Amino acid sequence: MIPVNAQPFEFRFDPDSVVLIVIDMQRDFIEPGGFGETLGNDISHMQRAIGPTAELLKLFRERGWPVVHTRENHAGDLSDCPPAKRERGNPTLRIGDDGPMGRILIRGEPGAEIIADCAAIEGETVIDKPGKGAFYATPLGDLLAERGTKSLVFAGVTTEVCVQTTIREANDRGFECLLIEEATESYFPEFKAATLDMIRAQGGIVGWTAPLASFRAALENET
Ligand code: TIU
Repeated sequence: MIPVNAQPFEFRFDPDSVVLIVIDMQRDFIEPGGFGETLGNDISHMQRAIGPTAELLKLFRERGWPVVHTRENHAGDLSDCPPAKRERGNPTLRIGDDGPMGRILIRGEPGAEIIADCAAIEGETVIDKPGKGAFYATPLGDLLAERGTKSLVFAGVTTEVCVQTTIREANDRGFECLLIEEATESYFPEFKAATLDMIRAQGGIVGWTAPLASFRAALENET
């Protein structure tokens, strides 16, 4: 077992049953003209998560540990997009509309791709998901069960929407979840801070959080 200095207490994981889940590091959430910006958000906050997420990917790849990437997106005919999701609020463009990176949040369009710094490499799994949580209407649960996965390390965006939803889904399914603090971002710094607090409150009611340096140090101590 590898011990990581985490909050609210030490996170221990078996390197044979850990998976890194990188949530939705897509152009649509990070770059100008994408879904995140159409909703009225300041996308500049997202930049902070890129370097730490890329480093976390490197740490897993160097050890040959499995990586799963997710992408929030929809079919071109919007058959997997509930009208309630598309019609919500007053965005400048809606899901499926034409934007500068292709149709907003549509599978296969440039905007729905993962940014180059965090792109999947050969052998890594990419899960397309229609919801905020990565377990809803996807093969993720079966895939993790087949591998005998017990522990999940999380990165990605946004902290309080798709990352938190997925960690909650994972926690209910019996996984031990560690969120790497610098490898996630929100459009609202106060929501990121509150989400980290919520996850680790009450003795780790939903999971653990740790700085990237603590996770790196834990791996270096093993080798
Ligand atoms: N809007 C927002 O903060 N996030 C999302 O819509 N999706 C994800 O978090 N990926």
